[in-house]
Amino acid sequence: ELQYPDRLNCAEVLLEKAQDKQFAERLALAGSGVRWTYAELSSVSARIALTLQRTYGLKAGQRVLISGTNHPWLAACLLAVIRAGAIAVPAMPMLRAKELSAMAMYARVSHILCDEQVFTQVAQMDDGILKNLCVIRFREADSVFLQTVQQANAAEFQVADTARDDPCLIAFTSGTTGKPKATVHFHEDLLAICDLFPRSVLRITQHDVFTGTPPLAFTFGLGGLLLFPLRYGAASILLERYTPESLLSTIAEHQITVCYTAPTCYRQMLPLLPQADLRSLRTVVSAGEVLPVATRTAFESATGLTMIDGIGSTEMLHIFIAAAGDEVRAGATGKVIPGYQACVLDANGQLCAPGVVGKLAVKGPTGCRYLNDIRQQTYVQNGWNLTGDAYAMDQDGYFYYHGRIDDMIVSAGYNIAASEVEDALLAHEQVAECAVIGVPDKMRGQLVKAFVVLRDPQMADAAITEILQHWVKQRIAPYKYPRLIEFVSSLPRTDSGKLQRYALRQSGLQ
Ligand code: 3SK
Repeated sequence: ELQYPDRLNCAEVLLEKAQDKQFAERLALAGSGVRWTYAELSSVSARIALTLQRTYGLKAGQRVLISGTNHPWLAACLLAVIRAGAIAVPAMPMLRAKELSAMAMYARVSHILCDEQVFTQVAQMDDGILKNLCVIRFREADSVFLQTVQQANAAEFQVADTARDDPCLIAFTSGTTGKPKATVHFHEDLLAICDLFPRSVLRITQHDVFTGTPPLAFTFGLGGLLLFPLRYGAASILLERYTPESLLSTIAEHQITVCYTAPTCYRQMLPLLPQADLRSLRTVVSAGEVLPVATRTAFESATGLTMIDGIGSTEMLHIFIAAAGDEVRAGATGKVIPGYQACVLDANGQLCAPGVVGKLAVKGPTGCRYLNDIRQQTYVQNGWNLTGDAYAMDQDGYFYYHGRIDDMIVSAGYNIAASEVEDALLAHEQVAECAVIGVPDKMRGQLVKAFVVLRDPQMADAAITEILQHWVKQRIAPYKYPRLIEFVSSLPRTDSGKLQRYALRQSGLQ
């Protein structure tokens, strides 16, 4: 049972190490030429908080849209807003003016804190919206903001007196369905995620050094690259931009012990692994999308590491099913993380027998609170969060992914999980990426269609289509093979790297 005091400010708690002699001078965050110890990070964020309050009129309870590439200043702004008792509304740095306007209106923000790149979009937001907002560029050289922060006295900052169930974060989902939603999380929720997955599965220590690709605006990155390291006195190296090559060189240069990224990036790293120096790594975490068996097998045999796969969601805030080390079981995502409960339900809301595919339901210290959204009623039923994932659980409590419930294809009366066909295709050496959907068909109801990115695009012809169809039929029940294959140069993805199947469905219907 996790228990936190009634009066609680999670950012203040996360910066407690700055007061501890053992940690104050240890590295907390680095990136893009900046290196801050715990004491420095705490001081910068206190001075930002003071500046926001005194110069920009920020009050407790107000909502602040924060956006920029992963950088220590972005992290310090997030912590500062929460320490001041306001609510952080992180936004992906790639968003356009129209999307930022929609978020600002929906979350009713009073301030925008952005870096220079995001500012070019903020400047193009609707005048009617902008006129009611206080916009601050937190990395503008020689700005009033930066000068005021430099001159502020951190000792004058007093943390806001917030309650454990006061909101501190409004996280937007990444929009795989095309309709983003916003989820509200409390101070105690941000601490709870630090005290669950990192403790029981990742087993963080103060000696860990983290890096990875998920943006801090995605709760996978916010937890993994900022909240978890701070809670345990570890260090985090933030990357503004990355390629598979630069990620690997960061690992070698900074003696990284844990890397977070999504399956796509692990696949992109595969050809580079023989030359990479990964001696410092103790594990890597894959989330954001299902980890195909072929990707896990190839990465693990090239590195000798055991990957940690996990499923999380913005609604639950972070990972709730995962496995590490000897606990990993082939083909399974893992077991429910101690502190959460998970089960698989049938269409009537009854428990499925072991091995039977149904709807994943999760309950625990964190959960979904959509901001003013009718979809709350479908997501949370009888206290269970229905994540929209199709899973089967075995006798030993291992969960096996069978795709998103909306991604089930029904063809000639057969239920086919898109993810199973994708796994089979990805095991072929010519397939770099793929996505499978059902397209309407008069005879069969739906046909299985695969969109495939080939390693060598020149090979795209009828012969490789037949080879891939035959390959799939050899690996899974033949009725699941993709009757249609379209070769594409890339797949549509959200800013957090998730596949946008709805975009493929739209193109598949044309
Ligand atoms: O959306 C996800 O897949 C996810 C994974 C891990 C942690 C957090 C999130 C939102």
